[in-house]
Amino acid sequence: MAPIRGYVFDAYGTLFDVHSVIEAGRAITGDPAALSTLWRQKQLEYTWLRSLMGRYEDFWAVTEAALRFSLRRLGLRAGEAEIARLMEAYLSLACFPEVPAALERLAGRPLAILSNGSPRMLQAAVASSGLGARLQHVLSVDAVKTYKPAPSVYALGPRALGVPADALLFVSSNAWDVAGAKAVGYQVAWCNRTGAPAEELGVRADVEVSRLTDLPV
Ligand code: LAC
Repeated sequence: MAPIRGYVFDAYGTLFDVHSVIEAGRAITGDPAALSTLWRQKQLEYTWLRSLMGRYEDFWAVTEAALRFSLRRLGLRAGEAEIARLMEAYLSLACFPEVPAALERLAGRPLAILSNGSPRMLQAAVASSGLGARLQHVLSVDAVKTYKPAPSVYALGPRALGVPADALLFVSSNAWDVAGAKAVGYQVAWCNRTGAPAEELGVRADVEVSRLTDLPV
């Protein structure tokens, strides 16, 4: 691999553990994991569909729409207060336990988040997980009003850090996000915590790790 001059991290599922979103679902269903899985799948699907349609709405709106669909699809009853509580789980996420040590290990080079999250959602998660002091940039797709894996989103990283994509390591736990970043020339690490198969999208990560403390330096 070429020398790495900066790191660009995906947010949800990579730095931030969305487990608390599953916990919040316990109040309305005996199978919160099923709700959480469908909610996440629809959330991503809506980002891709809205990007193709040219009808951007921010990630907060997309996430709420995906939740409302998922509740109906699963036949679950939830009032407005319960929906608000589920949404608020996104504003108080914890990071995965190894994240502070992993970022500490990389300190000295610029570290950034590049995420679908809206600026408000990302600021809240950075604050609640205590990562603010370790990150130099928090970049949201909201700046270009479309979603990953649009090339214009990934271009935000090199622009903000002043480093070309091939000298940056993009880090994501989402295999499709790995493919999107690789397709536009980043060096890419896939944090594969669950032993998932790689996507068949014609590009592969340069390196695969199971924890962020194993990233190449
Ligand atoms: C993000 C989603 C893809 O943070 O996890 O951009």
